[in-house]
Amino acid sequence: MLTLALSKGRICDEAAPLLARAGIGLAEDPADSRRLCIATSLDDVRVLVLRAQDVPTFVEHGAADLGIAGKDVLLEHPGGGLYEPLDLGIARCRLVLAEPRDAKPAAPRPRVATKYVATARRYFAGKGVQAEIIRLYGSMEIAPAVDLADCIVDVADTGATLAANGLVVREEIAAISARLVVNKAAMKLSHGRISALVERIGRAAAGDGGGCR
Ligand code: PRT
Ligand code: MG
Repeated sequence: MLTLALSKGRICDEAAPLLARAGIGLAEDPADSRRLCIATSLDDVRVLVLRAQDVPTFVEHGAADLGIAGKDVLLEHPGGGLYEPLDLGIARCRLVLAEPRDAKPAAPRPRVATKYVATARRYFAGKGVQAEIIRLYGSMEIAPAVDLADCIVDVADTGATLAANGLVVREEIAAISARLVVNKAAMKLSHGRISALVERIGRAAAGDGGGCR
């Protein structure tokens, strides 16, 4: 049995049709089901439905053989325990540094609200700026307005959420899309089965027109 980890919401919404084109149909819609382990149209493939941030952890520890996770989540995940054979081109967005439209010149030690703590730290260190990173779990966009932070590091798609909260993009840190990740040991042990699956998913992703929405 091969186990594929993915998350509800955007990733599943966009991955499920792609997997179906690859011949891996989900037996149930994770959005409507309380079941966290879902059968597929392939007898030897099942799907785990996880929080997005947990997908790399399950795959790294071998609790899942494969997974689908946003590059933003993978950038935060420490260590190199995963193969990343495919950019699926879905769930695209941008990881950005954003600040209030009327921001004053950058503070010497900017306060940065983000759930992407490691990535934000690397980004500011790379610029030689000593930032104070404030970890949040959501609603980052409100932090500057209530003077919790000077700026935020977050993902944006249309930018509507930033705009609605008076923020503008100062810099794009990374282009983000969902990636297929594979456990390194599983890749060795079940090489034939996993590479066949990776190839099928890759073909379906390529036929997806690069994941345009
Ligand atoms: O929401 P939850 O806390 O349960 O978990 P999650 O946010 O990790 O999951 P989910 O489903 O929201 O996102 C899963 C993955 O989708 C992320 O890891 C990204 O790789 C990818 N993705 C693509 C996005 C977006 N687009 C996106 N727009 N993730 C989040 N957003 C947020 C954005 O930060 C903003 O708050 O959606 C909101 C709307 O964005 P705008 O710019 O279109 O207004
Ligand atoms: Mg979300």
